[in-house]
Amino acid sequence: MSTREVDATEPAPVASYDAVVVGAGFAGLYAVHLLRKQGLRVRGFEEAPSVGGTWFWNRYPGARCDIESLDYCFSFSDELQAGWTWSERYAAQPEILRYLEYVAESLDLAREFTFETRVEAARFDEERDRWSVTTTAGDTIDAQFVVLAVGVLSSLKPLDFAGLDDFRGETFHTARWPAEDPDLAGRRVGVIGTGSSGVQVIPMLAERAASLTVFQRTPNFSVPARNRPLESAEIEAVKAAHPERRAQRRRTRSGFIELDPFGELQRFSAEERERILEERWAMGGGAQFLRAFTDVGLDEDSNAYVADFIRRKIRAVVDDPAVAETLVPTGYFLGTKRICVDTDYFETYNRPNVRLVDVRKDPIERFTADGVVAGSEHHELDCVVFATGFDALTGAILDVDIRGRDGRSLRDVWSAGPRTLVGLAVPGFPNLFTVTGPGSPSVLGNVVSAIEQHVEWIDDCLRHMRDHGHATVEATEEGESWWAEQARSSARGLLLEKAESWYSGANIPGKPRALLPYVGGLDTFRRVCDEIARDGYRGFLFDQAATPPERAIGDPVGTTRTLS
Ligand code: NA7
Repeated sequence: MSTREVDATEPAPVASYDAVVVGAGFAGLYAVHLLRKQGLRVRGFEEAPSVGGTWFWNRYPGARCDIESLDYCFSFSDELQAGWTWSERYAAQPEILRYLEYVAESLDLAREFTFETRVEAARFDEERDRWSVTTTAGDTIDAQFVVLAVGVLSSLKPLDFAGLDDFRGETFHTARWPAEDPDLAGRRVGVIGTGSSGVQVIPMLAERAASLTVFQRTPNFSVPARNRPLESAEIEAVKAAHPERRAQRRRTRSGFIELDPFGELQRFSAEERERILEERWAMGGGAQFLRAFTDVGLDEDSNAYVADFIRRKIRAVVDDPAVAETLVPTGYFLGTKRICVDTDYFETYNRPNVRLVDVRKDPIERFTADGVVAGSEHHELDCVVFATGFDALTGAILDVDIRGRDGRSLRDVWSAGPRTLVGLAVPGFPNLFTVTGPGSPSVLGNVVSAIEQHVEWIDDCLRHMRDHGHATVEATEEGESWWAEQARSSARGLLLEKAESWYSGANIPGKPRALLPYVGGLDTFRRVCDEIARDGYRGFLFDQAATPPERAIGDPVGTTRTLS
C-alpha cells in the first residue's frame, strides 16, 4: 500500500490513516461517510468483493428482510431517500444489495474501501497511542482509530457434524450462497435449520428440488409476511413526509414506525383478543404482531395466549396432524427466539415432495457419503443446505485478533462474556469502537436505525476529541460496570431473560450465556448515549495529558510511516 520505494532490509512500509473501518455493510458505509466528512483519512476493509455486508453474503433464494423496507434504509439523508424507491413491502436481498450499492455510489464510498481483504488482527501500540492493523493481503495499517462495523450475524456457527467430510454431495450455507444460483432441479435436497433463514429458503427449495428433507431441531414461531408490491401513492406519501418520519423513527423504541399497541392482553375479553390478533395476523409481519399487546414480553400467561394463537394457525394450515404437531413450537416463550416472517412456510409441508424430520426425536448422528443418518434412518441426499445460524454479536468481533493495553487479547477479556460501555467501547481498548456491539440494541428492532445512532455517536465523539485536542478515548471499568447493571436492570422481569437462542449465545456450544443486545429500547439507549456525551463523556477517559498536541485526532501523521 506504500507509494515509496524501500530498501528490502527496511521494515515494510505502513500505510497510515486516522481511522480504519472494518466492514462495508450499512454500518461500515455510514462510518466511512461520516468520518471522511469530518476530515479524517479513513480506510475501509471488506472481505467481500463489493459493498453490502450481510446483504452481500445472504443471497439464498427467498432471502428477505423482516423489517419493512420503507424503514429498513438510511434516514440521515433527504437526497438518498428521495432518489430511491422500494418496490416491495419487505425487500428481497437483491433489492437491498442494490440499495447499498446505490448508497455507496451516491456518496462515492467504494474508493475508500479495500475489498477482498479481511482484517485479521489489530494491536494497540501504547507508545504511540495508535493501532496497528494487519490484513489477509499482508498489509499493515497504522491508524489512530479502529471502527469494527463487522455485523451482528456475519460469523457463521461452526459446522460440527460428524462425517461431514465424507459427504460426496454438494453443501451450501445460506449465508455463503453461491453468486450463481445452483440448479437443484431433480435433486434430493436436505436443509438443516429452521430459523429465519430456513423458514425463508425452505419454500423456495421445495419448488425447485425433486425432494426436500427438512431437519428441524427447534420449531419456530412464524407470522406471514403478507408481502406485496408497494403502491406509488404510499411511496410518494412516505417521501413527502420524510423529515417527520425520520424524526419519528428516531423517537421509537424499535427504530421503525410502530403501530400503537392495544394495551395489556389481560384487560381484553376473549372475543376482543381474537379480533386484535386476527387483525394483526392479517396485516402480516412479526414485530408488529408481537407488539399488539404490551405485556407479551413480560407476562407468561399473555405470552402463552399469543403463542397459542400462532399454534392454532399452524394446525389450521398443515394437513397432516402429526406433521403439524412437530411444527408447533413448544418449550420456550414467544419472542425469546427471533420471530420469523414467512411466505408460505407452513403450507410448504403440505407438498408431496417435502418431508419433515424431527431431530429432537431423531438426532442427526452423522453424514455419510450419500446422505445423513438421523435416528436410525439414512436419508439419501444429493445436496445439503445449512441454515444453521451465526455466532451472533460477538463472533465477528472476536474473529479479529484484537490486542489492547498490555497486549491483552479481547478474546481473553471477553472469555466469561462480553463487557462494554453502551456496546460501543471496551475498557483497555482505546480508540476502538464496535458498531452494534454486545450491550447495544443492535438487532432488537430495526438495525439500520441502531446503526445510524451508533455511528453518529462515534462521529460526535471523534469531533469532540479533535475540538479538545484528545488523542485517545477509552471506556473506564466503572463505566462498563455501570452499563452492565443498566443492561441487567432493563432486562429484569422480561421473558427475554430466559432466551435460549442466539440472543443469549445459547446456540453456540461453550459460548458464555448472556443476553447480548441491550433490551431497554433504542429510544432509551439514544437518550443515555446523548447524556453521556453531554456530561463530558461520562464513563469514558480521555488521555489528553499523556498526549502531545501534535498527535491529537485528525492531525496528519504523514501518508507513509513505518512502525518502530
Ligand atoms: P438461527 O435463527 O440461529 O437458526 C439456526 C437454525 O439451525 C435453528 O433452527 C437451529 O436449531 C438449527 N441448528 C443449528 N445447529 C444445528 C445442529 N447442529 N443440528 C440441527 N439444527 C441446528 O439462524 P438463521 O440464519 O435462521 O437466522 C439468524 C438471524 O438472521 C435471524 O434471526 C434474522 O434476524 C436474520 P436450534 O434452534 O438451535 O435448535
